[in-house]
Amino acid sequence: MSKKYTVTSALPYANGPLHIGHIAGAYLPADIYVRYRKSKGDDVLFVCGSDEHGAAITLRAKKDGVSPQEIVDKYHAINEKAFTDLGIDFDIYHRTSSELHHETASEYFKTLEEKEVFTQKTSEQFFDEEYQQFLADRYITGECPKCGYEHAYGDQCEKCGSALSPLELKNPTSTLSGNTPVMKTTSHWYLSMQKHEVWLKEWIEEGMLDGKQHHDPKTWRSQVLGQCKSWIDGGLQERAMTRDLDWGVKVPVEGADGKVLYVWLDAPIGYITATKQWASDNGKDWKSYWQGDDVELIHFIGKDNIVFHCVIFPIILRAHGNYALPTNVPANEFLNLEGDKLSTSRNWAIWLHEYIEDFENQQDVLRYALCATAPESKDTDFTWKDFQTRNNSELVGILGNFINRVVVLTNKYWEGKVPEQGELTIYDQEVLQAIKDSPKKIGYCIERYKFREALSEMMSLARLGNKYLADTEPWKLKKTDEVRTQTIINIALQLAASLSILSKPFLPFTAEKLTAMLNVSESAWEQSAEQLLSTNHQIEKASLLFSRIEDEQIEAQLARLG
Ligand code: B3M
Ligand code: ZN
Repeated sequence: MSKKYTVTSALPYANGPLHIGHIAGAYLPADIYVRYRKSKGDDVLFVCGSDEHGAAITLRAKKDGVSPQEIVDKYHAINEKAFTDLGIDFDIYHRTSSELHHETASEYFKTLEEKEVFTQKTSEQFFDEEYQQFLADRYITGECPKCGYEHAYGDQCEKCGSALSPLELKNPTSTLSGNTPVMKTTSHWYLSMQKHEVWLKEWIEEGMLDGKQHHDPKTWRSQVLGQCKSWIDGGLQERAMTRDLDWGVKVPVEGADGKVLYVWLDAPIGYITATKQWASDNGKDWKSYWQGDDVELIHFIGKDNIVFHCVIFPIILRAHGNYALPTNVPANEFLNLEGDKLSTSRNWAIWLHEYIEDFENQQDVLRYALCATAPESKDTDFTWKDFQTRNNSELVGILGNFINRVVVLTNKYWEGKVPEQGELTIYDQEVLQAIKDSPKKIGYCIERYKFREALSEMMSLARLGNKYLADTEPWKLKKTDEVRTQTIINIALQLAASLSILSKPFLPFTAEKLTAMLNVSESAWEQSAEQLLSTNHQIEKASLLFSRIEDEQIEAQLARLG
């Protein structure tokens, strides 16, 4: 059987719109990876969807005075559209509130329960007497024991970043009633993670599983390995896999009324549900994307999701049996904005749907800027000024300029017909060699999840094309040396044709325009190494791929922040 690539992007909570931090973290890199794999002809499936359970949703619903279902319906639609508009091309964008998902997660839980993966235990937890409800961690606020911040949440202090448990908070308050909660006994299903420590450690640190090499840990990002190691070395503990909440996947066991699956148990199973739905819509076998030795499972996420995808979900997959474990989890660090952390509450963000409105048909500019500054190994900063410079000097100045020149000249001198190639100089040969080498070089970077480097390799080829024309000046040469001029334009056109393939993972809208302009049919990745255009092939008239972004546009965006 041939290898299958199952690629997932973190399921965004359907409790608000998406901003550029989300995109840079988990969606754009995945989309680039998938587009590249598809262009190579690999069997790859790209799944995502809305995470519609958990306190993130119920809290938002309460704030807005509507039902959780209304919240998730609203944001599921908004986010799905925003992804489509930006060209994030999932094979399916599913939802965890769907019936199929409830069934899938429920079955999954039952299997784990039958295999005695959980232990049921009672403990005392905070309870709001007025609301007659146990309080999820997020529903409790109080004073942070580490830094004294007065509005820390039961699971985390947003001021100092410490992970907390609600019992550690001083002066705990229920966010429902504002009262001091009382302690009450409740029972839950716990996953004893410590039981899985031995294989997990070997798998993370050496990439070994059941005595076989599962993956090469050197291909994992160091910050991902670092976080996992510090979790494992800190000692794994048991973690409750159920919650007292009325919104979520019901615990499918008798006597578990009022209990639902922990959102971090149900959400990753959402990847499986999405696969099932896609498979049934497309006449495929979902299992072949999740089970078997030839599955490459790759999770694209932000760094705050690392332990869930590298520790908890793998434990759950393996405990269930028959499932492939991830071969890589290329988590990104955070993207800041104008030197400050992105923040929804302070409106310190660039919202995707607003960008799409303000910068019509300029989706690729955002894709370009976000990929070029992607936080692959450390937090990075997005600034509007940098965005403008990248557009004006790189996309307009290099890529756009090169394409425009060569297409205009071909139309001007030879009525849009590709001229003949004559004798080659060393310079010509160097350019042809660069065309030959590029798909391998760029592919090498993408396969190692180095998307910034891959983008920069692609731009190097465009830069070379631009320089080649500037150096050889075919528009001047035309008067004195027709044969030489034809050769130069032929080569420049070959380079442009290669770029129509190589730019596609990064700049899909531009690649499509370029493909149409050169009147070529879509080709596979490796073909970009070849000279794709035959003599006399007819191309179309030039149209602009990019346009300048003016200072006023940038100032207007800056004024809107905060
Ligand atoms: N819903 C995203 C977040 O933490 C979370 C990801 C789930 S992936 C299974 O913001
Ligand atoms: Zn704190």
